[in-house]
Amino acid sequence: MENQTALRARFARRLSELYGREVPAYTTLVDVSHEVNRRVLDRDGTAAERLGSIGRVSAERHGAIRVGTPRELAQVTRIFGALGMRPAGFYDLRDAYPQPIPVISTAFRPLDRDELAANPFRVFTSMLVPQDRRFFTPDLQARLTNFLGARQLFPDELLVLADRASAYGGLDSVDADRFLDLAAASFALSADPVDRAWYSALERVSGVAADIGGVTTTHINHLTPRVLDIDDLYRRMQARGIAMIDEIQGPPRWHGPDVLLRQTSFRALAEPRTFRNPDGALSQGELRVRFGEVEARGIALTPAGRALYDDLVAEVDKLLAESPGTPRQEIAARVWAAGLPDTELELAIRGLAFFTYRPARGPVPPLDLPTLLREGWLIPEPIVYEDFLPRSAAGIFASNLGDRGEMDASQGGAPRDMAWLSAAISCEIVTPEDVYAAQSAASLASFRRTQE
Ligand code: OOG
Ligand code: NI
Repeated sequence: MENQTALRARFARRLSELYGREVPAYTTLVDVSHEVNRRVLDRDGTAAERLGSIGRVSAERHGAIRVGTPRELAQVTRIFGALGMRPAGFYDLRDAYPQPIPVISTAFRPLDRDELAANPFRVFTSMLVPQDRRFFTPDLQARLTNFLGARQLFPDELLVLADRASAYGGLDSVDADRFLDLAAASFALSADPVDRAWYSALERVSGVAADIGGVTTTHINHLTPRVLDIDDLYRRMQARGIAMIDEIQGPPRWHGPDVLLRQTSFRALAEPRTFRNPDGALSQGELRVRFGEVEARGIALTPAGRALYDDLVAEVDKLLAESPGTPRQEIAARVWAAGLPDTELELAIRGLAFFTYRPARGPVPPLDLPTLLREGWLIPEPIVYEDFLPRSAAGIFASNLGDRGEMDASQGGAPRDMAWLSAAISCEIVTPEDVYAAQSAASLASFRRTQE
């Protein structure tokens, strides 16, 4: 019997091998990430592993996929559920800056700390919203609904095996192999011809709409390794002649603790695809939709910390608008130095970031948490941010789209929220901050019990 944790680790490796064969630049990115991680480990020793063991970080990947309907997303929920991955967080990218994208998203990932430590594989999963009139006319919506309703992304056998894995907590080795073969094949780039006229009609609205609704299959859009020094990685990729996007998304480089998530990517590469032309003839062409991304993870912020983060980002935007030409990184480092505590301890005392706590010495007196921290009774250990940032996600999407597409902002926008999406896929989507808060509270409870 292979349990769900083992299946997840194998699935992540399978996808990584698949994507490396399909997109060789991804392999370069993984190689450079490993080089950078080794250097940081040599330079910083155990401090390099403060936010995750080198074993975890080296194996760590997130993927991104895009689907068309709640029915498809519900099937994805079953497949990832078999791997112990649950939907966490809700991201609405339809009013995103710098460019609206006609999708809503969630991320499938393990929730427990032990499961994350064993293998943290996660997949950012987006779903098209054809009902949104700002992007799609009634006619285009109807054509999309027909097209999406007629396709089957995942074979029934895969879904049956997925449900079996969830019901029994794993699969025997024959079923496990079959499940992984079928699952990986569902995310491979298909050789099926692309209907050129239909793809182009959707591309006029958005390249993402075409990538989702213009083809009969789905595929990995990107697979992202984790790196311990993303600034170093960015320079090394550029030195190898790989064109990176202009900026690292998320928090700036600064002297304080890493928080949340920093990401960067390289431009999508042209891949050969077969097209069916309006006259029925097949021809060769290419599409640019799949790219490489890399990320560095930091400490999860509490809602108060997140509000402060959002204020700092707004402040950086404002100062940048006032002095165009100054590099964003320069302004951001200054704003952060002034606005955010620069030690883990101070972040913990002010309740801005999530930590677990352990007693430093002997029995702990019954004092409030900030006092216990200030007086050194408790030692905070950071909880890593395991989720995504909507603005960075929008930046990553946008950096890989050609033109903006047509949009009519005066139209109604089909309201969607986390509750709507949970109902649509018949599965509870958790709020990431609730998960971190519960982990933090559990560490305090366990230690308080031992004091009594
Ligand atoms: C997803 C883009 C967002 C991230 O890491 O923020 C994302 C996509 O391109 O499908 O992957
Ligand atoms: Ni990504």
